[in-house]
Amino acid sequence: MGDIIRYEVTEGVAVLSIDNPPVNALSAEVRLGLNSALDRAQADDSVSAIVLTAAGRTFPAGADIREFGKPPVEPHLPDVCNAIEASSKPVVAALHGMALGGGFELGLASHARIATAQSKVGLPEIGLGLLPGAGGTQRLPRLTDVSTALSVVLTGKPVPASVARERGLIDAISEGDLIADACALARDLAGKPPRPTRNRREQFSDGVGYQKAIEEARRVHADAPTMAAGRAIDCLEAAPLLPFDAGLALERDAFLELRDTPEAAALRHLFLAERLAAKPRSGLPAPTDLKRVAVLGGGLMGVGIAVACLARGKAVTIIEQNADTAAKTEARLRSVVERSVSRKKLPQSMLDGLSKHSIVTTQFGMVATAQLVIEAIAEDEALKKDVFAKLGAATSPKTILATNTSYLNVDMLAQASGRPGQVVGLHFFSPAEVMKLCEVVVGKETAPEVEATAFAFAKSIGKVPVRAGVCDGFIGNRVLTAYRTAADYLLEDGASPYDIDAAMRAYGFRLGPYQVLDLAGLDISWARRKRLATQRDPEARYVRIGDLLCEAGRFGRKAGAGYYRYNADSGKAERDREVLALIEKERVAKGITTQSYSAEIIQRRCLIAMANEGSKLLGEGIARSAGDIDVVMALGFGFPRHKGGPLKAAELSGLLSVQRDLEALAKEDAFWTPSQTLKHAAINGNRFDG
Ligand code: T1G
Repeated sequence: MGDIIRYEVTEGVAVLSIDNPPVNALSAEVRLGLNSALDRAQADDSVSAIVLTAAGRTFPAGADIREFGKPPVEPHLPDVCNAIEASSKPVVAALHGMALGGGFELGLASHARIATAQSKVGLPEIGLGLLPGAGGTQRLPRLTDVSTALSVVLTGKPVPASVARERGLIDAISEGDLIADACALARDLAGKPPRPTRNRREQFSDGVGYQKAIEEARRVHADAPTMAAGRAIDCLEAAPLLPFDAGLALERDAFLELRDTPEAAALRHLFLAERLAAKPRSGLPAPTDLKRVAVLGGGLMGVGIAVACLARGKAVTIIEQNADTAAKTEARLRSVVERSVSRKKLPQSMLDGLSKHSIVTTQFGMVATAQLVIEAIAEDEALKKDVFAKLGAATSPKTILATNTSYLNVDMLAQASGRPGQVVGLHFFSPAEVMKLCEVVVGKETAPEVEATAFAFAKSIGKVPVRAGVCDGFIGNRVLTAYRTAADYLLEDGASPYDIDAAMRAYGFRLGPYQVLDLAGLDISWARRKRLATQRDPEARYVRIGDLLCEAGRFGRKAGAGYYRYNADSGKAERDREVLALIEKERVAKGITTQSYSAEIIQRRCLIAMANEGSKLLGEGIARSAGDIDVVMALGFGFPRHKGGPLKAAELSGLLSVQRDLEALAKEDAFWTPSQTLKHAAINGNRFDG
């Protein structure tokens, strides 16, 4: 058994403890060890009951995600669960931490479950494009009501122990020594006939109500992004109708089918890529723990950043220009915190203690009290350069100076500060108190300890940091620009903005590119195009349609018209003949022979453009890996998670072949058309730690 499963007998109870850090994932070795330990306990005459527990911070958090996509190795988890349930001696699961997925399924197969008050249980497989594949869909509805079972499986959200107790997911909560309480429960069960979960049917007494709940769930999840929801509902529906083993077989077939879908591969990719992205480069010094943060600029972004910091225990000073703007910032700060508290994203104590942990001031000199200053003022180059010069003079040499700029050159701001080694980009996304992505933009002179601290700080406030090199737009906005350019070419060549938006929504985006532009304001991207006009390659194709709309005052939703017209009463976006006429006039002026484009071609064009730009980012060393780019696009730009991000999606859809001559691709400036496939691949593992 080795030490991955510890076996200790205490007063007739065999305590089996899994020890597979960091989360006791149920790898093949763990499953094998569990089977052996269960056999040993059955044969051990000194044992009358069994407790299943785990070392470290959590009971198993699930099957080992890293094993998926590889040939399955016996014993399979469902078999281990069946062995637990079939044990002649009662098995009690002692749950702590996050008992999730296959880990919770071990618990469901046990004869009783006891948990610490702080623990949570859940079946998050849906978030991986899967369903519980070790008996969860058959045992869970035998322990709790069908609505709870459907919610646990279809939302994937963890359930706090107190609620789990109320709903029958666990039998007891230990307020003291979990193992001792679990052993006491096990001894109590030892004297009674075992009640395997598979034989319990008390939750199936109301067949009509059960079926109604199933049908309602089917209706609600009809448009789910993957097949997993539908197949999970099928399995839950079967639980009261089929013999238990037939239900298990149905679940197993569904699980194996889902495990091999591209959506499951995509979701697994993002799960692992997000964790990989958040790891700083190897060889960096230990980070400094930052507690005191100053935010320069109390606008929507600055307040969002401040709330993200306050929510994780930082002391925050927000510096505004004058009393009037400071008052507005204070009101904005309170309103954002109130909204977060009302949405249960923040505790009430955060609102009650707001004035204790945050200061809004007009005194620029307060930056001297901070370990980190985050500049979140208007995206104006001259203004930011001036501010960085002032920051360099007003702060200590150890203070880290971060800019939240979306586009401007971090190296330029670093030089302006006079202390380039202390300057780094922390590019948050609005609303910053909610969005998890933070691009950590590392300048050519950013000190290694500053980079390490920036990564640690971003994680400490609940963000996923992704390293980016300095270029116009870093990672996300570079790929977004490529996406929008591809869409504009399609627009000018014959597709309508409405068809392009519809195609990209069908692909999985919540909004199409033109809907997003209208919401963000067309004037913002217009200002950037004008800023970059002198740098633009005169030979490169340029689509003026966005400029023409802005020249006509059509700045988007805020102006009542952009690519769409917004109904004055309902605010609803409507197709606009005027826009179509403007586009047609531009096509004629350019002598373009229009073509029609299917939704699939629109999707492929946009995907190829994003993947192509991603590969260039890799070739330039701006992004460290394909996974990093996918994480940025999924977390910050709404790229559908079940597609895995632009590079993973291009790989899964066969648009990329697995070659690694990235340099060759990076040099290709050609705009790819659907007939040309990207000959190279920037596939995971191609990390650039340079
Ligand atoms: N398998 C392998 N590694 C895992 C893992 C897993 N299930 N869960 C986490 N890790 C690694 C993770 O990659 C990271 O590694 C480290 O643990 C810390 O994770 C049959 C089929 C438990 C809430 O979906 O939700 O069971 O980067 O950074 O923020 O029905 O991890 O250190 O090398 O996320 O404290 C179902 C996934 C699987 C749960 C902890 N289970 N994990 O969060 O740490 S499918 C899940 C989580 C399944 C069965 C089915 C979280 C966490 P590294 P972390 P955290």
